[in-house]
Amino acid sequence: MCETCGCGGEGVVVQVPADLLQRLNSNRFQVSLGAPEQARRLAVQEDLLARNDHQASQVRQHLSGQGILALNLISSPGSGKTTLLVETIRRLAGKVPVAVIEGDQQTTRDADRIAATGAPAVQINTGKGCHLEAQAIHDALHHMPVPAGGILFIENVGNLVCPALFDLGEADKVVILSVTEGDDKPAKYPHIFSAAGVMILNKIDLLPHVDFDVERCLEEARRLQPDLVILQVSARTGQGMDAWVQHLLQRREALKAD
Ligand SMILES: Nc1nc2c(ncn2[C@@H]2O[C@H](COP(=O)(O)OP(=O)(O)O)[C@@H](O)[C@H]2O)c(=O)[nH]1
Ligand SMILES: [Mg+2]
Repeated sequence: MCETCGCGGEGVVVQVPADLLQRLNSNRFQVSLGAPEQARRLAVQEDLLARNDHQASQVRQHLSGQGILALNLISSPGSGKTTLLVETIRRLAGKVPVAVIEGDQQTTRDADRIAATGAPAVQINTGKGCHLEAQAIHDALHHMPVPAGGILFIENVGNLVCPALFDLGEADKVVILSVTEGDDKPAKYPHIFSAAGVMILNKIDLLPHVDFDVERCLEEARRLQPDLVILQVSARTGQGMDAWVQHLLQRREALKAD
């Protein structure tokens, strides 16, 4: 259970395969959450989400008012978010001003990687927290104003679960899945794939070395979100990067026209 956002409360179902159930000593396998405690947790969680939504709508108003395209990048740790950002910034250099907010539990390593490209970056360390919240984005923007008409990338804490719940004021959530993680992830973590506007399938250079059924994976993702824009990319070799950059430029133009 995540103590920070209370995401383990309502709707948790414990499924035990029949053969395991037979072998289990039922005295040692009990999952219980008393009703008053459950109600208290739900109230705290609703309050937290309502406050976050309010803050996020202010951030969105501020950013879209200046024609800034804000994207919230969400994935498991290691899918290649920072590598993708470094390569994206290199390709956008001289075309669009870019700024990055980096979220991690500890260290400034990702912000340092971004800063090495010359783009402004701030790091938010969440400590025990498993996701970024809109208040932190608001505070970060005070430290790092983004030029009007620019692109703000927010690299969320590596986690496919909790970040799906928290609006950061972005125009789109971008979910990144790498082929080394398995093709079943959309089916297993449907909330983030349903909430995302874009899915990047990264590390496609590794496809010959892993068992990953691209068609099955993308079909399951599309079933969750029929309008999902899906891009297959290798941040390492550069394959698919032009289409991604093109998508960013078109999305930014569309935002300006709104
Ligand atoms: N083969 C391959 N490796 C990649 C690719 N993108 C990132 N990586 C590697 O994946 C690892 C994690 O990348 P990183 O950008 O730190 O992931 P993050 O935790 O999502 O930010 C690093 O060793 C990268 O070099 C890719 O397209 N292909
Ligand atoms: Mg990273």
